Amino acid sequence: MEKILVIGCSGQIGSELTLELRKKYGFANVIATDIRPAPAEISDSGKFEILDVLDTSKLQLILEHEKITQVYHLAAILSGNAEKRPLASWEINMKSLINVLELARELKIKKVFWPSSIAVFGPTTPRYNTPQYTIMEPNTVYGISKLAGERWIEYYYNKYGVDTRSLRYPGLISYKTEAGGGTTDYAVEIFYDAIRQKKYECFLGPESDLPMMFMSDAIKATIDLMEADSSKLSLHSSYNVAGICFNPRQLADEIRKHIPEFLITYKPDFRQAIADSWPACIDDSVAKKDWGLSSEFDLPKMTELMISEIRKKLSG
Ligand code: NAD
Ligand code: AKB
Repeated sequence: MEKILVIGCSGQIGSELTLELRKKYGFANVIATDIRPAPAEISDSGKFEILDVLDTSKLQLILEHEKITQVYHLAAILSGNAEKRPLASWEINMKSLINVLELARELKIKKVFWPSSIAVFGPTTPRYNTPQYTIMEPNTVYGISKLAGERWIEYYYNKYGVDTRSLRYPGLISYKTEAGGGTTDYAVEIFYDAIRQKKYECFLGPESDLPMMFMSDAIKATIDLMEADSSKLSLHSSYNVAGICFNPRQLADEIRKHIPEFLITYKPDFRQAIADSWPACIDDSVAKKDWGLSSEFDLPKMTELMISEIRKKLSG
């Protein structure tokens, strides 16, 4: 029987992934942790503990006491916030991963999930149809930490047999929990402002193409990868995940099909340079071939659902 630990359960991904894992593996078998309180849905539906992932002793105690077999390590500082505190973000993003990998090695944890990001690519990477293997010279502290993390997980696999699985997530779009300080956050914020005020000032320019994915597709991909037979995995760093490619102008046009008076204006800030250094769209053929990555949501389907769910949420 699997016993799962989620680190970073209160964030945009953790708040949905934890519940999905509980449905799948049993509510008592998924222990949720975060440095801050969890949403009620998580703390009321199973065990929740406050954990700073940098606290190695407490992490070890939980892993041993709960007889954990799988860890989903989601705690990190995202691209926009990391640029404001580069060294502190490096410490959290890197040291937490090394802590998890070392304990996974010592305690023989069966599997670890650790997300990477499209941020591993940089301004010298081909922007369109970015291949799995290509030039990688990220110029953000977040991207550098994700690329270093990919190298570390592969190293721990080759040297110690620690089975860490990873996806290079694109920007993730969801209506349950707000995004956590990244460059792709505009694609979540825009829906709230469109519904509340019928206007949005975007911190990226109109033509900033970026890969994005709806949360339920990302969660399915995550669990599918974790459940894939290890003999099918041709790589032990991180898989490209393409999702849907669009820019703020195209998203605004799609929103206008539901809210015709919606107005978007543009005031690019420091995140524009980050977006410009990332791919516009990605080739995820390796993930499709190895373990059958698939997704359900395109731009119109995602927009329709986001609008109807956020409307319901805001009307209480
Ligand atoms: P988020 O910021 O919403 O959530 C991260 C969670 O980690 C937060 O709840 C935070 O409280 C927690 N945390 C921070 N420091 C911690 C610490 N020291 N100890 C324990 N918990 C701590 O981020 P997210 O969007 O849910 O992202 C989760 C992971 O997925 C991250 O590794 C992120 O880099 C990666 N990722 C996210 C996206 C995206 O679009 N959301 C895209 C690519 C990769
Ligand atoms: C961010 O914008 O930092 C994240 C990511 C793509 O890693 N959403």
